[in-house]
Amino acid sequence: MSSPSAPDATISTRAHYAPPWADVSIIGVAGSSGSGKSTLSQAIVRRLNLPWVIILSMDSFYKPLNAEASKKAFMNEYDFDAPDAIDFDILVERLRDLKAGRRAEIPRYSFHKHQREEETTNIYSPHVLVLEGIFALHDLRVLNLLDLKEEYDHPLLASLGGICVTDSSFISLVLRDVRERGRDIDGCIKQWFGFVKPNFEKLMDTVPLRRQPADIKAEDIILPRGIENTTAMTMVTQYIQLKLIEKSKHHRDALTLLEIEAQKE
Ligand code: UZR
Ligand code: MG
Repeated sequence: MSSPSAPDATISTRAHYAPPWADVSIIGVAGSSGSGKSTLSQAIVRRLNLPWVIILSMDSFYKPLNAEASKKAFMNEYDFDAPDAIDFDILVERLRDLKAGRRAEIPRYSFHKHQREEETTNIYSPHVLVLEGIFALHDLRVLNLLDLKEEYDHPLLASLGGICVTDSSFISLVLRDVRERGRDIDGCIKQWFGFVKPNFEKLMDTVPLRRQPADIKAEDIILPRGIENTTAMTMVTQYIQLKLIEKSKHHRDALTLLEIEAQKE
């Protein structure tokens, strides 16, 4: 907002100053369900060892289900692995809020109830945000907000162009869903073969990044064999650190220029 009286030169120059929290760096981590996106994201946060790095899971952005869809979900007949299941509009809005340094209200999701909770969580714009989800690299509006994208390939997989769905993802998924998400093994098997696996295979051919010209890729890095691949993990975190150092150098240089100009006035 501009002041009604003549602005002070220093203040008007300072008004160009964008605080660091208004320029959150967003890293996208995509991969199939059970491929280890959350584990990888946690490993990135640990290794970065920086203040104010948060993980935003796209699980928070599943759309609310109506009664009919909810019934299907409890019968393992609802497709949670299609982009339609995700509320991209809200996700984009919230990411834009965070990019602008505003507080963002994030929905909470219950896997036990297959439903969005009444309560929400408020988060504040961090320095680095890791966005992880099956469709983290799907929506062009989201892609435009990302600083770095990664695709995640689970350990022990035979590689199919960088990403594939395999039995080992399946085992991780069953263990997690039964232990943490109130599911039974039969349901997991039904959902895996009904939706998770076929959708992921389809996704690999149809996500926007694959439709773009071959020289434009949404992912900067494909991480084969996941966090067990310590060499790749080290390279990834070093790369992220380098990007962050570059970014803060640009930021500092811009500030120095402003200060020089302010001194001239
Ligand atoms: P991640 N899922 C459910 O089973 N119920 C819900 O209400 C919402 C999601 C599962 C779904 C999907 N499949 O593949 C997975 N199964 O959660 C995504 N099986 O979670 O990306 O954390 O793996
Ligand atoms: Mg997850």
